[in-house]
Amino acid sequence: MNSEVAVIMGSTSDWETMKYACDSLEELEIKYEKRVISAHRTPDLMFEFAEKARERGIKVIIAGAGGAAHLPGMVAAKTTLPVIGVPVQSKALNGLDSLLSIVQMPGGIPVATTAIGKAGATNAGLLAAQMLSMYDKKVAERLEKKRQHMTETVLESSERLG
Ligand code: RP5
Repeated sequence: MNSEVAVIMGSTSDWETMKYACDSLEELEIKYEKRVISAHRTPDLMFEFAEKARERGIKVIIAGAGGAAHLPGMVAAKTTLPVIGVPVQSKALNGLDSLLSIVQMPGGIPVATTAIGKAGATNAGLLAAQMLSMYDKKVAERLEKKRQHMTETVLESSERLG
């Protein structure tokens, strides 16, 4: 079976963050591919990837980038697949630059933007899974189980507090 989700990132230095998106997808048994594609260092590759993603069977794109983070928006400009943008925590501005670059898309070309850093990457994987779960019952069941497990873990930890 082909990958349903593509996880792309602007640099190998983003992997430290984007691995959490991949962890979410793996936990939910979703086939994905991961690639480094840079908006400013490999612009032609970025356009080729975005243009061909749908015909290759990709259903959701997760794009992580830091700093002047134009990757999610530029990919979204070249495909009508849903794009989830993950702001990577930058050194200079702690990821506020990444967040604003990704979240403030002008009307017409949406990018679903998550929180900065690890939580955002984790949620990007989960959100992609939730999108797929609209048409995939097995994924929907796995998501339900994961939620149940989270609830039970919190209730148990609360009981341990006494
Ligand atoms: C962006 O520049 C990447 O997404 C990365 O977050 C940031 C820094 O890249 P490197 O200098 O670490 O390659 O394109």
